[in-house]
Amino acid sequence: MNREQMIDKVKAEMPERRWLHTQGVMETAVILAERFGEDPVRAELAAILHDVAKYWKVERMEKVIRDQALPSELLDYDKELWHAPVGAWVAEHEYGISDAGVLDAIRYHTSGRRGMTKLEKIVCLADYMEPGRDFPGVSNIRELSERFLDQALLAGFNSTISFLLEKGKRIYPLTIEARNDLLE
Ligand code: DGI
Ligand code: FE
Ligand code: FE
Repeated sequence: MNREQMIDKVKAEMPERRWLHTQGVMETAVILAERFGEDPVRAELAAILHDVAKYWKVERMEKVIRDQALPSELLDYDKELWHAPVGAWVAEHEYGISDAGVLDAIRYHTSGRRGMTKLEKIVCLADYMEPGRDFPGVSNIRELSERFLDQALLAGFNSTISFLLEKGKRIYPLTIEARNDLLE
């Protein structure tokens, strides 16, 4: 599958506004890759596919998590987390992506994890700060991202964790670990 075919297939999976978000993540990931010395082609590829499963029905995501033996503890946390590991599975099996680093960038784009690769950080940060994003703190994240990949991403996780605390939601352990790791 070439880039254009992939883009057409991903577009068909989501409403127009999510495709606009995806385009924003693609552009931002390329800029960040060039800035911080990562391969922009791999960054763009992960960005194209990062939200491919975002609009799947909960039952369909749950079935992939169970049948494909993805981490079952995901099912105990917010459903918003599920599209990332499910998306990595879709990228591999429906889009033929074999680059494990790209698959991990999709897999961990929501939760993060300890020891994130540069590619994973770039996709996760691009998702936070693409031009269409508007939440308290996003301008600080954009400013930090001019020079500091880790500090910008840390600010992103801080804002998500605060948001989850405010809503009284559970926090997935990988997100706590990702934040602690960036602080160290
Ligand atoms: O898919 P997007 O909307 O582009 O962004 P995303 O993949 O970062 O999803 C973020 C949503 O996931 C956000 O609204 C917060 C929610 N969420 C729920 N539990 C957790 C979580 N995010 C993280 N990082 N950790 C959690 O435990
Ligand atoms: Fe996402
Ligand atoms: Fe996204």
